[in-house]
Amino acid sequence: MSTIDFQEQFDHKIDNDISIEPRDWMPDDYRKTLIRQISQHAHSEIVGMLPEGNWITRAPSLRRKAVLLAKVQDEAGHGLYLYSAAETLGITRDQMYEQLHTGKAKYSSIFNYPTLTWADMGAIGWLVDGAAIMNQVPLCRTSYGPYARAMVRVCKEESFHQRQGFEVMMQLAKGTPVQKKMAQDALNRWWWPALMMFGPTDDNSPNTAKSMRWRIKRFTNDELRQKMVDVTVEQIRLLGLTVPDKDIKWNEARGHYDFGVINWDEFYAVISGNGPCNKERLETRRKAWEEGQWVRDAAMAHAKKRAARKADEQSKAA
Ligand code: FAQ
Repeated sequence: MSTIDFQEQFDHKIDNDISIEPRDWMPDDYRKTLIRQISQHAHSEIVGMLPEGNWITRAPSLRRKAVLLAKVQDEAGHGLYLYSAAETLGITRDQMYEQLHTGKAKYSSIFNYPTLTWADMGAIGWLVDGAAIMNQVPLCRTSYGPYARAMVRVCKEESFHQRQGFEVMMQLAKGTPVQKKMAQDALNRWWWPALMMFGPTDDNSPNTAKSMRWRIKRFTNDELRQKMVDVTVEQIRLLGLTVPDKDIKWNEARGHYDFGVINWDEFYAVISGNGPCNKERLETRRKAWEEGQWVRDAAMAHAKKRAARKADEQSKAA
């Protein structure tokens, strides 16, 4: 088949919502875009363990500790499914780690903010996992099969995370005045960074048009951000807290909330390595990689020993 036939077949699949699978022909740029997005997504899950991991030893009860521990472990699992999905596109896990550790690869801006109080565990579950679900539910129908399938399980787990975060916020918001203040303070600090998670505005998003054409993305960054605002403002009111945006206002004509201007200078500073915790996050990941060398060596030595034993048994049996 000529490249034109392959391209036609690929376009036919995209236009008819037939998933693209690892052995299928695909345009180079489609492959590149997917490797970029899926590996960034995987890195986000792994780096995303750090801000919450910070609170496991300080959770206020055994129940909260067990829940937080399970949530952080889930995020590790998400990272692993996603690295596996990216590997089907021809990049190795070592290459992806290398890109993360050298600062070449991005990961979500949100994980470069510090977790200062216990209420931040509520705000992260509610807002960060909430934004992740808003973005990832449509990704269950993304055009690349292994990514779409990984997202199904990820979304089920994220929705538990979101509910546990909301429950933490609810308890604090209905608690003592000090607890309520803590909840409001966490909301104030996480609100804007959570809205930034959806990426730049559509007119500044170099990847949106092609990702929409290839049905990698089903909604634009601004569409998802608006959905997030519409859903969350109601939840903030239910909690009895205040939306940290003086410009928030229901717009009857649009059928959506209008909201204030996002600080895009802050966003671009964070994604180019200059957020409050970028250096700390990367150093922690690099250190974990270096300190895990003996585990990888031992696993490789064990695998080699098993393979040698198996080969020996097979040659004796023959
Ligand atoms: N942070 O042209 P676009 C989670 C970059 S998972 C950093 O609009 P695109 C679970 C973008 O990469 C959170 N960089 O790009 C959890 C591009 O740079 P490049 C992660 C960002 O790909 C919860 C440039 O800006 N979720 O939270 C960000 O079409 C709790 C131009 O942007 C995903 O990764 C950002 N926020 O749209 C874990 C979902 N936004 O590569 C632990 C999958 C944009 O050209 C605890 N990803 N950039 O140098 C996506 O849906 C998309 O990749 C977007 C960006 C929407 C993030």
